[in-house]
Amino acid sequence: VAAKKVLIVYAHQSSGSFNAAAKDAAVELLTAQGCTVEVSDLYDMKFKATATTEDITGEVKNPKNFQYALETKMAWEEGKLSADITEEHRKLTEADLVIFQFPMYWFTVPAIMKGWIDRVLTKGFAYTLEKRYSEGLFKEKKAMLSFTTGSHESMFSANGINGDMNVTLWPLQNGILHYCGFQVLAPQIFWAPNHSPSEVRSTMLEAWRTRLQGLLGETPLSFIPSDHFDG
Ligand code: FMN
Repeated sequence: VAAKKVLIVYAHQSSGSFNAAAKDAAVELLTAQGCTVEVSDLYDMKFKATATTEDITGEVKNPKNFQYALETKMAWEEGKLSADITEEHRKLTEADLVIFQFPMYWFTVPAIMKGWIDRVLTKGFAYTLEKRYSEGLFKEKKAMLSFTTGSHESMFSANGINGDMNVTLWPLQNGILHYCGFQVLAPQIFWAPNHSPSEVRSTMLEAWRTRLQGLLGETPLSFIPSDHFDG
């Protein structure tokens, strides 16, 4: 197997967090397998979360009715996107696998990571109306979510107070990752690390370390409805 490149898009404020430990384990074990691993540490980078006209250098085409997707697509074609977006595009282009590591906030990713998604998955670069889902531009790449929760697993079951986690993850896994063509690997969910004794936290981290050793060989999830209707 040729050496793989991995991008970890990481959102946590503290290097002492469980998320930091999960990210560090991924860097360590993937590097040990010969992968080249890059980390976009979003809080450390003070990554801009808002999609604005400042993401384009120079004049925008239509300041009176600014349309973000249209304007950034044209700016990407003309090499006029801001440097921070261009740098993330470079990392994404090189990556064979992208891991999103984050604490779940309000059933989704933290705002800073949503900002990365809004700004980096530029129209034209990450998707077009013709090239999405199983025909998506990133169909040769894999991606996955790795995250912590405050909730226990039973609370995210079909009969739990939060409902089924698969439903919660549909917008992220299908609407964003699979939309751009990524082959999506099963999520790595660390249930309630802050409400668990240290032995349980160690066991969760150990299970992640074990999984990381075979991660590149895993079969992706299938998204029957959109693959079906897309064709
Ligand atoms: N936990 C959940 O299980 N579901 C949520 O929707 C959720 N929303 C949150 C929103 C905010 C703004 C914050 C600060 C926390 C939320 N939590 C939620 C709890 C965090 O997911 C939890 O504290 C975190 O995963 C713990 O990981 P850490 O120790 O690495 O910080």
